[in-house]
Amino acid sequence: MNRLRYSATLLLLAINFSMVKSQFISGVLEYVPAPGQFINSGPWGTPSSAASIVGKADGTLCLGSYGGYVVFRFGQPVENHPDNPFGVDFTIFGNPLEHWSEPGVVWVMKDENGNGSPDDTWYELAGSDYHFSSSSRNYQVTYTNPGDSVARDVPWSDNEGQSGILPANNVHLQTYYPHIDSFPSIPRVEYTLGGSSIEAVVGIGDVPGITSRRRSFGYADNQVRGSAPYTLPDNPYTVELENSGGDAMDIDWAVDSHGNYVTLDRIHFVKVQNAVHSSGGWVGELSTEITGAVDVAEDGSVTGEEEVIVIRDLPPEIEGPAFQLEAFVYNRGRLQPGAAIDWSSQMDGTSVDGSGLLTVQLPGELVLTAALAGRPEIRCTVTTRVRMDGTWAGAIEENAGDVLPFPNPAHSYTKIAGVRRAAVSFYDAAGRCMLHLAAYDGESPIDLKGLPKGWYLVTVDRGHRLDRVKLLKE
Ligand SMILES: [Ca+2]
Ligand SMILES: [Ca+2]
Ligand SMILES: [Ca+2]
Ligand SMILES: [Ca+2]
Repeated sequence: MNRLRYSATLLLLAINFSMVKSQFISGVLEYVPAPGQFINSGPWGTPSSAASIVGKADGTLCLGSYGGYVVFRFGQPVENHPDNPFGVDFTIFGNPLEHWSEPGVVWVMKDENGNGSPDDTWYELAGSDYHFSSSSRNYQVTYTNPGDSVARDVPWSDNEGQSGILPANNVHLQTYYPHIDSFPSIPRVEYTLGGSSIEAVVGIGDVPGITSRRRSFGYADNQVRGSAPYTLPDNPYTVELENSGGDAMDIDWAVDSHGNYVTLDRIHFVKVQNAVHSSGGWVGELSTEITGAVDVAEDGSVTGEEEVIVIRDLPPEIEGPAFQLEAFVYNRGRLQPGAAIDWSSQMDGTSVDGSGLLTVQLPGELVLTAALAGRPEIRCTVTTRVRMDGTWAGAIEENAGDVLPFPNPAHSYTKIAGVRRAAVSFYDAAGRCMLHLAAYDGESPIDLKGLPKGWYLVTVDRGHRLDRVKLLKE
């Protein structure tokens, strides 16, 4: 009898051991949403929504607007195992559509002091957009409680001097600011959320309705789900959806606060934070959703492409004749700073120099392809429309809003207050780019001593908006 019971126990142990390979989230440790249209109502925005992502892949959890986050864990640590397919260690599932991504940035933590609590160091998983100049590692937004039990616009301000509202709509009628009954730890008057931000690429594309373009790799709520078994992940370095789909994550993408890669053999905790502060027009704010996460199973027999090129998305229209491109090569998701890129275009007279500065001679539709030198099958293509009418010297001063060079007219220098990490270019009356600053901060003087006297068109590209203003050098 004892012997029989012993065998049964062994059998159960064997079953449990195989179950470890398909472990889902075992617990949610913290859920701090930003305000949003799905917050304070089921099934997406309550404490029970957080519990819904435990133990399965089809839960319903919304992080609200920018900065909202969730911290969860698995029953066993997630191993950074060399035999994991494509190096991928776990997969996060969301509810994206083919043309609708709401990217969340992912952080991992190892329980270094072994106390079972997430009180150690968070490391960001540096995804495909990490090195774009439009990305920030310290972007903070403060949300103010509009103080009502029904939907009201939620005012916000950020640490870059901007402010606005998260608008209430007439579909979701409850208050969008986290309610005290469900979220007692969130301050009643206002609270600040932050971390890393990336640029959302929202637009009216060639498909009906509004779109939010999918990021290349490394973000939650970004790629649609595939098919079971969920322990066999998508290859994050191909555009195609493979295996389980969802958003495959590699612990080897982890970087410290200085952006240096770190090597972790395993992790115990995961944090997902809405990385975009963006509106999708009538569909409301972009908000990362999570439906579950699963540990990847080791399988050394699975292989696939591991190199990828990413290009920062171009605006729908650029002003010729020069534009600063940003392109990066990754191998297994780690940046390859020395990798050479071959650029090509269907448009005559187009060239890209070693720093990524695009020069065009003609207006019109531009198709630009970056290929990895020596491996032309590894490529990325972007499109835009080039405008080069040369008429700006007449009266263009569009979108000039709060972007004002001062002094203007200028003699030896000017400043453009209130902007950060902006790409600033000075074009002369012939349309030539005479001065280019890749990452300008508004407080520093721009030396104009090298420029001839005359009128200049100054373009100020802050990623999410492009301003043009005339400046006279005397
Ligand atoms: Ca790995
Ligand atoms: Ca700990
Ligand atoms: Ca893929
Ligand atoms: Ca979503």
